[in-house]
Amino acid sequence: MKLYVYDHCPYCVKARMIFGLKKIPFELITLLNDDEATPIKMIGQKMAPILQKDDGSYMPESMDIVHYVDDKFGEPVLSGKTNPAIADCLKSISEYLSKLLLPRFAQADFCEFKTPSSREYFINKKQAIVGNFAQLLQQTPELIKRLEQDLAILDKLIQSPEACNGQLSVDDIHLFPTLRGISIIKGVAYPPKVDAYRKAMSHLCGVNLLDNIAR
Ligand SMILES: N[C@@H](CCC(=O)N[C@@H](CS)C(=O)NCC(=O)O)C(=O)O
Repeated sequence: MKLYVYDHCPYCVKARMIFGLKKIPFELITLLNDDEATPIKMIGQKMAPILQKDDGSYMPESMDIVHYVDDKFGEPVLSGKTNPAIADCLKSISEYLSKLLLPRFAQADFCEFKTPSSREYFINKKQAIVGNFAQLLQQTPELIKRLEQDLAILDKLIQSPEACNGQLSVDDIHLFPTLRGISIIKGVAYPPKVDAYRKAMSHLCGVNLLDNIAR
């Protein structure tokens, strides 16, 4: 199977995670961010992730890919219960996180930005949505303060470094991509359980953290 992604994309991380958690081999292909033709040809719109199944057909939508891979290949691993408090915490973080992430993603050395035009495409498209990146970067101190308050709430919810609710569940598929995005933000103080979780889950699912390119 082939999985088409953008490295910065949290939905793509969800799809990558299930392959890693189940140790299923797959080919990871990063699309250029300004390549509209390839995804449109595959699924009728410019969106990642896209799974190409072994029969050649294409499947969009991260959670459809996650459930397809979990259900069809070996024993399902996402069998644990979910905790609505995890979803509430992620909802709170999502209210401001793109303001911290998008200006940093735009500067990162991701494969989808290999050409100048692909990076420019991202910058133009995202600034039109969230506002000027330089101005957003100036808001970093207050946004990190808000983020650290939410991470303190999250810390109380995490039951194990290997599964946020004690047994792997869909909550892990939603939580880790957010923490992986946050890892590109320099200067975030992680509470101990959140830190242990993001590191252990990165190892388990085979998706790197971005601490080494944090800015
Ligand atoms: N509902 C979709 C959302 C996927 C999505 O929004 N992907 C973004 C990247 S994070 C995308 O491809 N946007 C088009 C673009 O970046 O031009 C899913 O869960 O897979």
